[in-house]
Amino acid sequence: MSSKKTGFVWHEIYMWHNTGNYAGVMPYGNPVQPGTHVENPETKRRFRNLLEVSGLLKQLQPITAREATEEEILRFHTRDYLEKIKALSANGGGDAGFYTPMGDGSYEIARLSAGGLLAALEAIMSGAVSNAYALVRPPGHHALANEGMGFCLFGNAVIAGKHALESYGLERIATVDWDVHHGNGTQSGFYNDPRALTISIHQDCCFPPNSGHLHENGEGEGEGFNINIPLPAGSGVGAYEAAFDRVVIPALKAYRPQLIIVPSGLDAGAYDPLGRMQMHSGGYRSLTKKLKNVADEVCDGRILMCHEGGYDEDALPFMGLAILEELSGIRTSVEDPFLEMMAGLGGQQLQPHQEEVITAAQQLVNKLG
Ligand code: 9RB
Ligand code: ZN
Repeated sequence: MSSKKTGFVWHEIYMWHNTGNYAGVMPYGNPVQPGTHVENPETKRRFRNLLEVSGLLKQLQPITAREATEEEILRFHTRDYLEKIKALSANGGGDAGFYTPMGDGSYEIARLSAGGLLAALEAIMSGAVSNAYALVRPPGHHALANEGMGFCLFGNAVIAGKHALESYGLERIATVDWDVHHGNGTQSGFYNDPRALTISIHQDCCFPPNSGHLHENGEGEGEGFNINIPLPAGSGVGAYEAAFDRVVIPALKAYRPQLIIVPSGLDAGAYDPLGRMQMHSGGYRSLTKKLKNVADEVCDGRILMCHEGGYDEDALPFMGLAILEELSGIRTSVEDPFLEMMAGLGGQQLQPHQEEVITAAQQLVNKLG
C-alpha cells in the first residue's frame, strides 16, 4: 500500500456561493412560497464536520485551492459565457442558465471551485498525494460550454481533465460519474475526444430532461468513448455493484486511463430528496474499493474525486466518510447509524429489469476492445 496520503480540498468561501431563495429546485413566486435552495452549504459543511469529528481530517493532506485561470476555464467554456458569469457576479447575481442561481461573487468562487480540482490534480501528478477528494462548491457536472445548468457554473471535471491532457501531456483519462443525475456536461466536454473515456451511472431520466441515454456513445473520433448506464429508479447497492463489476471496471481495464476523475455526487443515497435510488455508505465504500483496485492496476492509484450533488443532510456525511476512509485506507471508529436501516430496504439486490440495462451497457464495453 502507498505511504502517501489522500489529499483533501476545502475552502470556507465555497460555502458562500449563494443560491438564494428557492423552493428546493423551484424558483419561488406566488403560488410557490420562498424557501431555501436545495443546493446550499449544509450537506457539504456536515460532511466536512464529520471528517473532523471522526479524526480522519487530520490524517488527510490539506490541499490549498487556487483560482482556475481564464485560459484554463476557456479550454471548455466560451468567452461569452465566462463574461456573462463575471458580469452577473459583479452585479448582484442572477441565473447562469437552466435553473442555476448564483449570487454576488459567485464567479470568483466558481473559479476557486474549478481551481480546487486543478490544485488537487497537481498534487496527484507531482506525487505529493496518492489520490484526492475535492469537496468543492459550486458543482460542475451539468455545466455546458455556453450555459450553466442544474446548479453548475463551470465544468470542474472537464477543466481538470483538459488540464491533465494538455498541461501534463496525459494520453488517456477517464471520468466515472456516480451522481444520481446524468453527467451531461462532462460528457459534452469530451464527446468528440478519444483521449477521455466518460462514464455516467445515473437514474434514468432524472435530470437533465431526456439526457443520459445508452445510445449517447460519443461521436467522431470520440465514438465509443462515452458510456451511460441509466439505471431504473429504485436501484439499490446490488445494481450499482453489478454495473461496476460488469461495465465500469471492465471498461477501465480495457481503456487503461492514466488518471480517473470521479464526479462524486452522493444523491443516489436512499433518502436523498432529488433521487429515487437506494445507495448507502456501504455501497459507496464498496464502489470506492473497486475503483481503487482498478486504479492501482492501471494508473498507479491516481483518482481525483470532485464533489457534485447530494442533499440528504443527515446521512450524506456518512457516505462521504466511507469514501474517504477507502481512498485513504484509514478506518475510523465511526459507524454509520443509518446503514442498517438503509441496507434493509427492499430491492437492494439486483433486479431483472435493472440487469437488462447493465447487459445493454456491457455491449458498449466490447466496442472499446
Ligand atoms: C425544474 C426542473 C432541476 C432538477 C434537479 C436538479 C439536480 C441537480 C443535481 C437540478 C435542477 C425542470 C425546477 C426540468 O443534483 N445534479 O447533480 N430542475 N428541474 N423543470 N423545472 C420547472
Ligand atoms: Zn445530482
